[in-house]
Amino acid sequence: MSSVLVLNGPNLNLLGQRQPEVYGSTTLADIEASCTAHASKLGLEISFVQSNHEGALIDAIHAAKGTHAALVINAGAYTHTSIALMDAVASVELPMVEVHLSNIHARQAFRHVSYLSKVAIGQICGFGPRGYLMALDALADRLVPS
Ligand code: CA2
Repeated sequence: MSSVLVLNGPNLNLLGQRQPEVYGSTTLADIEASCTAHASKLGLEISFVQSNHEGALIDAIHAAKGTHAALVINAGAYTHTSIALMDAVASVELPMVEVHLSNIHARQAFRHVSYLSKVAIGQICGFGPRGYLMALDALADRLVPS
């Protein structure tokens, strides 16, 4: 069975606990539980990593090579700054879907730039936690034999 690694970046561990008016009341644990249930229905294995540290995220991407068939990444604010994360994704040559809870294109100008989108097969933003499930659907179309 194909395995997908879902990576979440800085501050996403605070989901549901702070600023619910911006990011909603769903916690990261809630998102991981709904991803696990959805992946099971799709016939995918799934693992999760959250880190507030850029190097730890890069290490997790490197470790995914040979272990996972695809990546789902919400890199938080590193999306808009990290050439290193972009290079890490490019280096492992795994299909990656970029997810954001909010519509980054409707927010401040500095959020309109995504280095990760340059190495993503696609970007899903603005649909809240459902975006993670949409990313799994997109990957299942590629990874799960029909
Ligand atoms: O919309 C998204 O998913 C973002 O990746 C979230 C990032 C933001 O920097 C990106 O521009 C868009 C921020 C995540 C911070 O999450 C928090 C959750 C609760 C309280 C404070 C921050």
